[in-house]
Amino acid sequence: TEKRVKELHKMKSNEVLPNSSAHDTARDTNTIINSILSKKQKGKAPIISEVKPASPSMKIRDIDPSEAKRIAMEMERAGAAAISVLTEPEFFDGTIDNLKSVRENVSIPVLRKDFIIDKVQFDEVKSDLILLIAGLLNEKLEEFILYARSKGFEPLVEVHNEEELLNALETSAKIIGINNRDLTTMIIDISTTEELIPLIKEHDRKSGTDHLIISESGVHTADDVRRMISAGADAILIGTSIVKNDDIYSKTKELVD
Ligand code: IGP
Repeated sequence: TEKRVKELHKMKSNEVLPNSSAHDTARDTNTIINSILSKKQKGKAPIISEVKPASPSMKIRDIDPSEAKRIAMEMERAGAAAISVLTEPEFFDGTIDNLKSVRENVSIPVLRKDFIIDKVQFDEVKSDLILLIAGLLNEKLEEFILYARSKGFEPLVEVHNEEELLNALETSAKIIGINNRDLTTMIIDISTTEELIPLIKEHDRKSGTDHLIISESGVHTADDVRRMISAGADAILIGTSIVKNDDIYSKTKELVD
């Protein structure tokens, strides 16, 4: 794990922009990557558990800031590696206040999930990681990655297909999320992760880089989690199947263990 963290830090992006110590050093990039990779060492599955009130097709759970705090603390206690919080209001019923409430009450890294398309959004609320969607930003991706880092956010660059992945691999992104859901058709297929990871591994082998890989969406069971890990995912991002449960702690724990 230590070697992996060092390798991730040798990457070119770091030479351009070292992680600023002026920011929250307790949750700097090194700590974030470590928090995720160290779960595996302990024989646990690295799960990023998502505070997700709704998806475009359905309501999942009423989540106000106090409920967000409550469920995020249960996720952390059950061993989640990080927490993702939806702040997108229109399709996911997310709020900035949910994110604030979660980040004040957990010590693991917090990811902001939103459609970031404007730099002013970086000033809305602090998080440790921020989602940047390759298919939304296209040729502006690297500019947004560097800007995010300059503001103290480590970007998680999300891709869904080969074209978006190749774009992401051209950038200084260190963390790549493979979304198993096609955002245009809403269809989920977790074999997307299995198809795209070999392309990342091949790229890393050729260029001496090492990306942290996160599989996102449509993972429901411990079997699904194992399948994504054997495909090479370093962490799995899970929303619906955790949040829809009455007992958040037990469901998270079942997937982590
Ligand atoms: C979680 P699921 O299927 O476990 O609820 O998925 C997460 O991957 C999903 O919410 C998501 C998302 C996004 C939401 C992935 N990428 C981009 C909003 C924007």
